[in-house]
Amino acid sequence: MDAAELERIKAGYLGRAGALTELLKGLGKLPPDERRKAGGLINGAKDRIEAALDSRRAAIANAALEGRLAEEAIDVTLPGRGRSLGGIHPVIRSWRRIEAIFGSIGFDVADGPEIENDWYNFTALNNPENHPARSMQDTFYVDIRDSAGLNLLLRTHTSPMQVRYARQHKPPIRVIAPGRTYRVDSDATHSPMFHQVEGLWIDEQISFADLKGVYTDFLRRFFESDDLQVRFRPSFFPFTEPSAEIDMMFTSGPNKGRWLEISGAGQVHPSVIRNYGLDPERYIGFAFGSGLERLTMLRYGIDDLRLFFDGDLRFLRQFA
Ligand code: 2U9
Repeated sequence: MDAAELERIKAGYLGRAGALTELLKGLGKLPPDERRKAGGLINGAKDRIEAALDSRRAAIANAALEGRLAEEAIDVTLPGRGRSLGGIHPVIRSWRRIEAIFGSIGFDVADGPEIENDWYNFTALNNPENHPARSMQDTFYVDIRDSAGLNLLLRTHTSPMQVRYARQHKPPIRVIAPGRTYRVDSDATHSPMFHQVEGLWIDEQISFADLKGVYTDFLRRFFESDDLQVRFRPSFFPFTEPSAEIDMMFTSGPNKGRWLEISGAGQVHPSVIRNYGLDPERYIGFAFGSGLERLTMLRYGIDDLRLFFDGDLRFLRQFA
């Protein structure tokens, strides 16, 4: 029996048309001394019925509670569910170490928008209007324009951040800009999202030798080896002139004796210096750029770029 059924039974005796109610209604027809006797008996019965209903109501409520307690019982003797600890992704580990290394020699760290306009991403960096990097085959465009009517896109390098930083700070400027970048490219050695770190150094009396010194020192600390040589090879980038590829070679260990392409670099083009709002006759700038995935693969001996993006715990746990 449940609580609703009990209430139905109660109505059958005590409700408006209940058996006892009907008896009470009939009292008026009895002679006075019989009426008193009958009244006493009926009220006595009513009290006993109410007492019986109360105890039954309590029993039903108790049974319901017992049922819930049994159903929701917790076995406190079961072993706990362990929470496994997350780890830092190897690329992000490199990112943090690079910030620490450059931070220790006075470089600031700049961060900025991943959705950029084409002035900061291309025009300010001396990329001509018809440069292939600007094409839809190479760049992810966003379908809207910014408030100045400029095309919006996913930044293809972290260089726009350096322009933003240089326009907001006075020389000497020493800054690195690490972060996510995007290009329409996907195969065994390219991912549509990848990470770069770029550095910019602007002052009045600096030379390529300073850049080479700083970058060599950085590589020695990043790879934790002094047995490492660096060479600059002539190259071309629209935003630097002259430009160079930076190669490095380990002189000991398992990878010794092989030149590895590691970065690009150059002296910032006078037009770019002008876009900072600075006078290229007075200020000289040096810049470099590296892929974080590439640096990380060389540091840990990882041979397939895709491992970084698969999320396979067997790979990631090795860096936790
Ligand atoms: C400003 C001016 C100049 C940054 C530079 C490179 C050379 C370079 C690539 C290396 C591998 C990008 O990740 S990668 O594909 N970078 O070769 N980057 S000089 O020069 C700048 C940056 C900002 C304002």
